[in-house]
Amino acid sequence: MWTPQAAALLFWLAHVSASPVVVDRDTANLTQTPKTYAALGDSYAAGIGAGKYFSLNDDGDSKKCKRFDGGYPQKVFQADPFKGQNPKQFYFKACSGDVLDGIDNQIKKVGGNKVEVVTLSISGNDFGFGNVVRKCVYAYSYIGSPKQKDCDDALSQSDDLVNQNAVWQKYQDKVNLIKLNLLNPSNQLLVITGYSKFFAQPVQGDACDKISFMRIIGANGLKMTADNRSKMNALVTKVNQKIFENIVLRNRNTIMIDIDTPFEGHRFCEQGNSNDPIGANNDNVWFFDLQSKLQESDYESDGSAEDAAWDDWAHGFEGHVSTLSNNPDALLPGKLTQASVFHPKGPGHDQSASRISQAIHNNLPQA
Ligand SMILES: *C1O[C@H](CO)[C@@H](O)[C@H](O)[C@H]1NC(C)=O
Ligand SMILES: *[C@@H]1O[C@H](CO)[C@@H](O)[C@H](O)[C@H]1NC(C)=O
Repeated sequence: MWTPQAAALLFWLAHVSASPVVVDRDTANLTQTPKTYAALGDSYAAGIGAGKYFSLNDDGDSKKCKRFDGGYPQKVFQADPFKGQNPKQFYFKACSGDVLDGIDNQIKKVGGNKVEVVTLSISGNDFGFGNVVRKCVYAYSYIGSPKQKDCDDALSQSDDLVNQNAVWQKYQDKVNLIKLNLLNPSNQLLVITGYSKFFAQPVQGDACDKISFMRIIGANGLKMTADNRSKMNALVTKVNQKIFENIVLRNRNTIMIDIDTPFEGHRFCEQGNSNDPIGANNDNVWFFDLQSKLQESDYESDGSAEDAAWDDWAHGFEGHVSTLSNNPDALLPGKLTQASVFHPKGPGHDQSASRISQAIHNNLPQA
């Protein structure tokens, strides 16, 4: 039977999985056109840095949670079938910095209402994606090079976390909570996204092999070698595959949207961008870098471990930079920019939104 699941499974078998996965599962379906939508998850779902702060029906937490109008949730809500008609029925609760355990509170914030469609992007913070970015991509030192070992350790810690069964059990527990407390029992669709690989297929000796992403005056960074980029990409691929196998295939009315393929040609270190391999302000590169210019600059901490980790990262600078300048903050990109690095820019979210809207259409009852 041709269903979105079958299509997704074939996709994964063809592109990701070396050994075939045999699964027995139900078809996802909606029994009527949905009108109610909740967007849950982490900074990928909040759309951190993309456009302006979300204001359509802000619950007061949008700034703290770094929800943006350029993120995929608002775009899904404005597209068919919701058409942006009733903002009261759009619950944008994703919160930057959240780990899986943040989902409980996000559900609570919907206030006991039931919705027909839920989108979910979560678990990157449970695996320490941000830590890898800080220890590998934006590691810095003022005397000599930063330690490659800290980066290698961050990569292997993340890999270990992804391999643990406990975290996948926790992911399933959160899906159960969503089904029990948030999804409409008779008309429901849970749309889960993975993450996007950050780098174009690394090639030894390419334009990124000998450069660092650390561009702040006086600071030395680590080179983004092809090996290290491959490791980071492999981490994303593994997380996507595990979400699919451990969660999506095992739950009814649950589909996965591939938000990685659309980034093809729009990642860091594309061969075609060898004159500007980072592309911080290149519209064709769909991830933010420390040098990217954002539309917003206001920042409010949500008290998450992610926010605290960026604080530590910045404090290290201030100690060193204060000997160079009496205004260290002037040398650092703002806190919102720090937290936004390695997250999709608006065009990346546009692609995710159009795939999600298409999937909702595909699951509507036939006329
Ligand atoms: C799809 O909808 C039909 C009609 O309401 C329902 O009987 C069936 O259980 C639904 N499928 C799944 C997988 O829930
Ligand atoms: C990162 O790149 C360096 C330099 O090529 C290498 O020594 C190190 O093993 C790489 N780390 C990983 C985890 O691939």
